[in-house]
Parts: sequence; structure tokens; C-alpha cells
Amino acid sequence: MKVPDFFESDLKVIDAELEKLMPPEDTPPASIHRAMRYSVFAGGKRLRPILCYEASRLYTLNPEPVVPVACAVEFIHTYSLIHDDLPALDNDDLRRGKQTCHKVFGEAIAILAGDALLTLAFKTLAEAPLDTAMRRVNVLAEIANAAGTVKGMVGGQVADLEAEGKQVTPEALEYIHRSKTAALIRGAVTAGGIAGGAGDAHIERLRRFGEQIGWAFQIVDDILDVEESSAALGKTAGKDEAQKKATYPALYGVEKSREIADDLSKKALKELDCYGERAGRLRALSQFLVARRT
Ligand code: GRG
Repeated sequence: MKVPDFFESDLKVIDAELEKLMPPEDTPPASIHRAMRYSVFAGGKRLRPILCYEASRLYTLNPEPVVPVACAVEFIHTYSLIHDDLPALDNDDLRRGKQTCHKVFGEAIAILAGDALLTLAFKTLAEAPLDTAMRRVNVLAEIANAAGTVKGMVGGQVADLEAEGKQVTPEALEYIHRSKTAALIRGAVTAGGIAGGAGDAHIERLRRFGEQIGWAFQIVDDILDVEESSAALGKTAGKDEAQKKATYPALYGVEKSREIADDLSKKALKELDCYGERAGRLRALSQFLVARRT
């Protein structure tokens, strides 16, 4: 599933910048650059970079300097998917409707492609043409925290792994979802706001919005794993149950999980009220995130 058509221009801007930021395929050593490009251009929805870009537009009429920041988030997201699919983690053959990176390039190159994308993300952030060095540092910190181990993506992934096959409490499940998935979405939105010039009070508001919408997004992902086919999802469906993962449908059932996701989405949207019409696109994207079928 693609994002709604009116994000077509955002997608063009982001894809053109991703293309510019990544070393060409034939740059030595070519194997790693081929693997990085294979995964970055495998057909992802680009939700995180669009959220970042659109959040910046709440504060600036010139979002162009924010595009590299948005791309850095997509690099981190793609690294996380490459590593998540590895035999030592989820051991998956299918991602974005294509063979996973390690299936095509081998495990060693896939690990290194993930490492390289993470490194490229921070190089990109360090070089982003933002108005002030302070903004750049704050953006870097926001994204590093979101991707890290303390209530960040890697920490959430560890908790997720260690919860497999166990009965989890609602609190533990909340921690996993807020860290594993919501943190990077929160980071994308907040970094976009900071890069666009948001002040402290607004930064907190963006964090709340991003975290709630990201949390709802992961609950919907859990539901889709139960309800949709591998063909529709472009990745192996039904894996959560097979791997005895800690998920919302496993703990609450599908119906209640949908209610929780809808409730979180409503709370997230409330955070955008103060922006009025200016937040129209961000609102539409948030609604798409929760209503999506893939
Ligand atoms: C450091 C070894 C090592 C591994 C890191 C942190 C990590 C592994 C994985 C991140 C956890 C993860 C994969 C969370 C799932 C989040 C999620 C629902 C991803 C799918 O996002 P979409 O639907 O994907 O936006 P597309 O393909 O559209 O970009």
C-alpha cells in the first residue's frame, strides 16, 4: 500500500535526496553499495521521512534543509529492517515484497549494509544544512535517543526478543511497542519540528504526538500480521504467532487491540489541534497510518 496520492510530491523530494546522499552502486566496494541501495529502494512507504518533513512544515515555509534529516531517519529505519530480518533475529525471507537483503547478498554483507546505513544516517545529520549548529546538535540527539537502547528502538528490540514465548504484562508490552517502533516515529516527527524551528513547548507536544501515533502504528502492524496475507503485506504474515511474540492481539484480542489503536490515534490527533489547517497533511498521514491494510 502506498501513502495517499497527495504525498506524491513529498515522496519525489525524499527519493531524489536519498539518491543523492547514497554512494553510487559502482563506488568501491560495490557489493555494500548495491546492498544498501537494494534495501533503501525496495519500495518502502517512506512514512517516517514524510512525517519528519511534514512536521517541519508546521514551523517553516522552507522545508528544503530538513529533507536530509528525513532521509537520515529512513536510513536508520532501513538498517533496522535489514538487521531484523537476519537469521539471528526474525529470520525472514521476504521484505517489502522482495527477497530480504541477506537472501540476496549473504549474511555478512547484509550486516554490514545495516551498519553502513546507520553510519550514513549520522554523517547525513552532521552535514544537514540547518539554520544553526544548535539545531543540528539537537536533531542529532533526538534521533540518537530514538534509535538507542534506553526507551529507544534497539532497547525495544531486545525486550521484544527476550519476551518471545513468555506471558507478558500489559506494561511490558507497552514498553516494547513504545520503544521498538514508536520511538523512531517520535524521533522523526520531533527532529522535523526542531529542524524547522520549533520551540521547547512545541517539541514536547511533537514528542507526545509522535509517540502515540507510533504506538498505534505498531498495534495496527500486529493486527495486520494476524489478518492479512503475506502477499498483501509483502512480508511473511502470521509470524508473530508462530514465534510466540508479545503482541496486542495475543494479549487483548483483535477487536480490543483496534480500540486501543483508535484511542491512541485520537489522542495523537488532539495534539495537532493547535495548528489548525496547517497540520492538515500530518493529520491525513496519521489517519492513513492507522487505517492502512499493509
Ligand atoms: C541492532 C542487530 C540489531 C538489530 C536491530 C532495532 C531492530 C533490529 C529492529 C527494529 C524493530 C522493528 C523492525 C520494528 C518494526 C517496526 C515496523 C512496523 C516496521 C515496518 O515499517 P513500515 O510499514 O515499513 O513503515 P516500510 O517497508 O513501508 O518502510
